[in-house]
Amino acid sequence: MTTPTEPLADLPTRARQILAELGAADAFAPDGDLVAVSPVDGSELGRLRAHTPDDVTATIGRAHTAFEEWRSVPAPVRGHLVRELGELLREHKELLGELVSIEAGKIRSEGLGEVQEMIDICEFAVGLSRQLHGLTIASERPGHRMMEQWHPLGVVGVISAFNFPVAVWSWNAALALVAGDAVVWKPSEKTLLTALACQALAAEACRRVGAPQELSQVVVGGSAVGEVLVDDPRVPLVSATGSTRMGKLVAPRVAARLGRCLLELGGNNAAIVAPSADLDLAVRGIVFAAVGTAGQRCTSLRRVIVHESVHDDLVARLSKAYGTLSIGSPLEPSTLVGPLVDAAAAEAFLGAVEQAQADGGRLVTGGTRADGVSGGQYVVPAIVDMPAQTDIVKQETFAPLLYVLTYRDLDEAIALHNDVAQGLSSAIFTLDVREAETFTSATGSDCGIANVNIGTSGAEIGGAFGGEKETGGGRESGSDAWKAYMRRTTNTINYSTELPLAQGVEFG
Ligand code: UN1
Repeated sequence: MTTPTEPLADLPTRARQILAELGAADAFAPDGDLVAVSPVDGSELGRLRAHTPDDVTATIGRAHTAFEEWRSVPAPVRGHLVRELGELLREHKELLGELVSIEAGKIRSEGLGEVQEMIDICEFAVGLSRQLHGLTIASERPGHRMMEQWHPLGVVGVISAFNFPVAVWSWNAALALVAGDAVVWKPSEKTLLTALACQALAAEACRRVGAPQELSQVVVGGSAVGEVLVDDPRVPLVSATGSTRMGKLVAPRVAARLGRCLLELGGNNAAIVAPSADLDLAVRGIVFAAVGTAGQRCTSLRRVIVHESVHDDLVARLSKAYGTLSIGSPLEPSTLVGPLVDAAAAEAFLGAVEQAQADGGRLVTGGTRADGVSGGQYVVPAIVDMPAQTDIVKQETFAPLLYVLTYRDLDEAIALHNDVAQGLSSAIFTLDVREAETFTSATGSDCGIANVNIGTSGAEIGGAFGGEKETGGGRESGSDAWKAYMRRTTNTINYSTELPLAQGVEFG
């Protein structure tokens, strides 16, 4: 089940080589207070110096100056910057993907996939740069025309998590830059190097097209750094991805200054497996969604709600599939399950497995530590068959832990499905069109993403991404998510010689 420990390449040296090739050779400060660690083997990749609150305030000031210049550049010309960024990402996909694997512990294919997601959003944003359309609206007054325009908003603060250390920034940055905004990014303290690599590429793209250098900046550090971004009135939009706990700290502070928040927080994503489901397909979809990225996606599948008639068959098939998973170094081509990000994540996984059993759950498979690479936190993905949706099932445990619940009729399944605080992603496996349509209807899944015969994770960038309830309500990435990064003006233009008032009001 686990792959034997292979001697690893010297990860700190490799990380340094990659950073140098990406133009971020000066990332490290030997006496820095932040430590970049690889979850692959726990090795220290290097030290960095945290920004002070004053540094962050100055950075926001510089970003604001860059914004004031950038907002007058025509949107299609702003698109050139993002096209250049996309080109640089394409050129350096292998290197950046490898750095994601080293610093976030993703298997190689998923590290590369994340960079591909960045390239995709850049392409999307370039197209968008010619389509930031407003409406023309019929005026009720003769000789008048109404229209709306979308204008740049200002400095966008981006707070991102370790698990998608580069793609989430790019969803925000690509849209913000074509929208005419500047970006100040506070990455997770667990993934600083990938952030500095992205920043180097963004700076190079700015140089190549002659855009203001300070349109894209990174600030590193802990909550003191994030707080400055959250509180500064020159940051009209704070886009924050991470835990619900973090969102509940950020949102009231931004609201207190009447700023805008775009939140993408925790998920507790479920898939319903109906009697008609194609079980081969369902098993493949479930295993990728539950185990991919070692269960550390906000879209990871955490609950399966299966009809009683197919329960035993599905659980047996899942158990068999889990038995074939190779666990180990994410840099080994054959590995499917890499490490958890740190020791706390492994403890949370083991604790949840224990609690689920204390709640009457039956451990079907996994749930222990795995050999993996010494120094890393490797676990065996777990399935727990639950008698009921107990408190532990309602919590998001950021690890490869899948709960199985049983249902008799679809209403009951949907009620169980929606009876959690989070509302990000969801799926149904069924060949019955009535069930599929009911699940995606207004009375079905209450999530921002509701899929049919696809797992919960791995969304394409073309759709709006985000969810409801404690997931925070924000939408990033595709569709019309760009509107959050701009301000709308409604213009009424009178081309007549009269001054009729709306609503038939007479005045004088
Ligand atoms: C996240 O885990 O924060 O849909 C983002 C997915 C990816 C993005 C996940 N495209 O799984």
